[in-house]
Amino acid sequence: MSFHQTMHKVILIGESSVGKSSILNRYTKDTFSDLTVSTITEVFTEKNVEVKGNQMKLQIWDTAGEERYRSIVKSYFNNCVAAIIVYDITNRDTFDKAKNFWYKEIIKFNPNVSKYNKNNYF
Ligand SMILES: Nc1nc2c(ncn2[C@@H]2O[C@H](COP(=O)(O)OP(=O)(O)OP(=O)(O)O)[C@@H](O)[C@H]2O)c(=O)[nH]1
Ligand SMILES: [Mg+2]
Repeated sequence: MSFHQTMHKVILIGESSVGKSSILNRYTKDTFSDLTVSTITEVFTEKNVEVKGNQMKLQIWDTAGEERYRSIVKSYFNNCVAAIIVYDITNRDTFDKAKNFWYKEIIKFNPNVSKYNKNNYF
């Protein structure tokens, strides 16, 4: 299988401070910090995973949740196979925005994407 066939782009989206970067750090480095810096530039982290005996590489894009970066974030919506929409279970507004803004935006730009809701803050 070629490199391109095994690469899958996944994007983390949602309001600022809901824990997108924290989820990515936990998943890829198994670390957590109380003192994270708000993301200003989209960056990706790669992780190799095995699904049903097949090796594949996930390219996971962490995005900026702050409102002023919204137009830039949308430019990263293309070509992703999955979008993880994150909200903070202690903050109702972040759930409403997940449902009424982020979900609608991602299907507008990329109707075929797989969507996952991830509630954070346990
Ligand atoms: N208690 C608790 N705190 C969390 C959890 N996840 C993240 N945090 C904290 O919440 C704050 C924001 O987390 P980030 O991961 O930076 O949030 P973000 O969604 O990446 O924010 P932006 O980059 O601004 O879009 C940090 O101080 C984290 O330590 C969680 O599950 N529980
Ligand atoms: Mg972040």
